[in-house]
Amino acid sequence: MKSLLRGGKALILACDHGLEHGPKDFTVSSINPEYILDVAVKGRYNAVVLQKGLAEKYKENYHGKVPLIVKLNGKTNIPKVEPLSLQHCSVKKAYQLGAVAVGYTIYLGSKHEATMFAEFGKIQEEAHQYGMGVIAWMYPRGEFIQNDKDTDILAYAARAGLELGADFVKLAYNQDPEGFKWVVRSAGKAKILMVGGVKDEAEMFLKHAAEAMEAGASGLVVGRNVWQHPEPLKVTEALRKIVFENKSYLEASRELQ
Ligand code: FBP
Repeated sequence: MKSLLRGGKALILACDHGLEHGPKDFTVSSINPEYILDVAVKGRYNAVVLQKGLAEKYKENYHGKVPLIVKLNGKTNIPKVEPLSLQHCSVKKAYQLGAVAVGYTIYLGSKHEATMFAEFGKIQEEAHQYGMGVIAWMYPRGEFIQNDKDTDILAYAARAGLELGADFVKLAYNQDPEGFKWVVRSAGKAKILMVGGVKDEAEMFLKHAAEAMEAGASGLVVGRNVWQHPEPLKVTEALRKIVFENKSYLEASRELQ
C-alpha cells in the first residue's frame, strides 16, 4: 500500500468544503481551488483531499506535486435531517485519478449508520485491492448524539473505524489530553488523524494540535484553520513543527510572526 506517512506522521490539507458547506467557507481568493492547491504544494503536505470534480478539473495544479486523496462521499448541509452521506465516486475512478488513498465519512450514531457501514465495507476492500489506503472520517452525529466531543463517543468512533478496516481514522479532538489518549488507544493499529474544525484563533488551534499529537495522534487533516488564515503557509510551517518535529505550540507559534 502506498504510504501517506512521513516518519510515521501526516499533515494533510482538506479541500472538500465546497460540497459540505458551500462557498461561504471561502474568500475571494480561496473560492478558486488553485489557491488552496498552491498552499498544498508549497506547504509540502503529505496529501490533499479533493472531491472528484476538483480532482478531475484541477489535475495540473496537484499532479506530480502533492499526493491526492479522493473523498468518495459527501453531502450538503442544507437538509436538516439525520445525516447520511452516500458514495458518489467509485474507487476505480479514484485510482485512475492517481489517488494514494480514499476518504469516506461515516456519521456514527446516525439512524443511517448501517447504510454507511455497508458502503464503507465494500470501499475498504476495493481500495486495498488497488493498493490505496482508506481514511474514515468518523463523525458522531444525529439525534442520538448529545455531545460529539464526548471522550467515550470519540473512543467508540475510533474503535468502530478500526473494526471496519480503516487505516486512518479522522476525528475531532476533545480538548482533553488524557481522554484523547484513550481515543488513540481505542483505535489500535488504525492511526488517528485530528480534524481541524471551524477556524479558531491560530495559537489555540496550534495548542490543540500539539495536545492531540502528544496524546498519540499521527497527524492532522486540516482545512479551514489553514486556508481561512491570511497567511496559510505560516500556519502550515507552525503545524509542521508540531507534527514532524515534536515542538511545543509556543515554539511553533513563532512561525506565525
Ligand atoms: P476542517 O479542518 O476545515 O474542519 O476540514 C475537515 C473536514 O472534515 C472536511 O474534510 C469536511 O469538509 C469538513 O471538515 C466537514 O465539516 P463538518 O464538521 O461541518 O461536517
